[in-house]
Amino acid sequence: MAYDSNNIFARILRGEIPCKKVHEDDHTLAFHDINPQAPVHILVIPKGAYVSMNDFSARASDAEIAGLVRAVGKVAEMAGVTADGWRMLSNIGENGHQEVPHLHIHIFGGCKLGHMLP
Ligand code: DGP
Repeated sequence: MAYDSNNIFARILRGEIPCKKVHEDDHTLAFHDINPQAPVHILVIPKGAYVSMNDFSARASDAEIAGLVRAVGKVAEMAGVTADGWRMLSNIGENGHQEVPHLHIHIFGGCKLGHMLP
C-alpha cells in the first residue's frame, strides 16, 4: 500500500492538526489517543512515512527502529504503567482493523486490561 501523506497522523506530524503531545524526539512523536480505550491510551508514531509494520520492518533504518522501540519504553515509563503492567499493540491492514494508515503503536494501561483474543 502506498503511503498517503494526507493521513491524519501525517497532518499531526506537520502541525496541521493539534494533538495532546506526551513525548517527541528525533524519530518519534507520542500523543494521547482521541478516543481512549483505557485510562492510559497513548499512540507512538515514527516521524518517517511508514504505513504499518509491514513497510517499517522492511524499510526503516536501524536508528528509526531502535528509536521507536526506545520511545515506546520511555513513554510507558513516563505514563507510570511499567510497574503494574501494560499492553502495546499495532493494528496492521484490513484484517488487523487499522484505521489510520501511518504506523502507530498503541500503549494501553492504568487498569486491569481485558484479554484480547481474535
Ligand atoms: P487503529 O488505526 O485502528 O489502530 O487506531 C487508530 C487510532 O487513532 C484510534 O484509536 C483513534 C486514534 N485517532 C484517530 N484520529 C485521531 C486524531 O485526530 N487524533 C488523535 N489523537 N487520535 C486519533
